[in-house]
Amino acid sequence: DIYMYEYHTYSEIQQLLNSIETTYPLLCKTMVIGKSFEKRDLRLMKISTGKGLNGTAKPSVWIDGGIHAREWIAPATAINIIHLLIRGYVTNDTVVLKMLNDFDWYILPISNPDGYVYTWTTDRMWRKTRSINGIYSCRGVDGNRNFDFHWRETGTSYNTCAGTYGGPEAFSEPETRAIADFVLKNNKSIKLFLQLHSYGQYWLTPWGYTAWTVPRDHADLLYLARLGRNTIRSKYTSHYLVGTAARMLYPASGGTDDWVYSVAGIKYAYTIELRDIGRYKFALPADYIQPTSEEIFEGIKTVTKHLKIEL
Ligand code: 0X9
Ligand code: ZN
Repeated sequence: DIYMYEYHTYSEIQQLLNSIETTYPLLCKTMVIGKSFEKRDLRLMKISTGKGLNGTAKPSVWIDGGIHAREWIAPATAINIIHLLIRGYVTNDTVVLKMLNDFDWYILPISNPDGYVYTWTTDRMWRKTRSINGIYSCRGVDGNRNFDFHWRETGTSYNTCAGTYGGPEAFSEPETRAIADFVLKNNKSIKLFLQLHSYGQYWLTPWGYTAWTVPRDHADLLYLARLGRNTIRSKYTSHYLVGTAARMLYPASGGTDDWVYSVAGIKYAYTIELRDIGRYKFALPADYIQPTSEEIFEGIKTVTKHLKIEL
């Protein structure tokens, strides 16, 4: 499994998703939910053991990574979550079988393929998409400032050269549009939405756009996040801080989490900032991939177990 504990290029990850689908055709299905600005596939892995008992679709979990290109640990962790779900299924792990029995899983390891490729070829610290903003302007939009909820109000820039440029309009990017369309199409079934970022070790809740108010489900959102965080802390001694994104970090609007919570109506919408807490920052060495993935997977186990009780 050494392959799982290295960083991989965009095309290696696409090949990996395809070969997983070929190896486990009854369990895994890849779906292209859209194309990037430079026409790369947004390839999502659906993991499902089939319909629920009464023949209806199961509740589902969404996980995505890499909306910020340089945060390499996010796609790596997303791929490992796929890997750990499949390994648990193959080895008949009771807890994983229950996770698969209770939920369908939609995992999009790379939400910003153009940016990801650019971090491999040209600029390791690139954050945004690679869309063209005009001949005299800098390229790219911050995908996590491009969602249509309090768009371009706080913690975002009007300057195309800024890392937090919100775009010419909400959903100007094909990548954010594709995610939003898929989520809206499936918002009845998606019960948990996790977006992976780095770094800092936070399990963040809405709101991101303001620190002045909290959403209606604030207490429930904190409760479930703390359960996940406590599991991580007890098994791995890594500390993740729980709180609203605006209060723990800074107010920033147009984020995926706020839109998913308020517009798509998915109650449990979280942003997880993975390791580390500032030693290596975005350039986290590959030996951290395994522990980071495993601790997040343990957190997800706890969260889905409790979510199931609530449903
Ligand atoms: O600023 C961001 O987009 C995220 N932090 S990062 O360092 N990975 O860029 C935090 C986003 C939290 N959610 C919202 N502000 N809505
Ligand atoms: Zn990020």
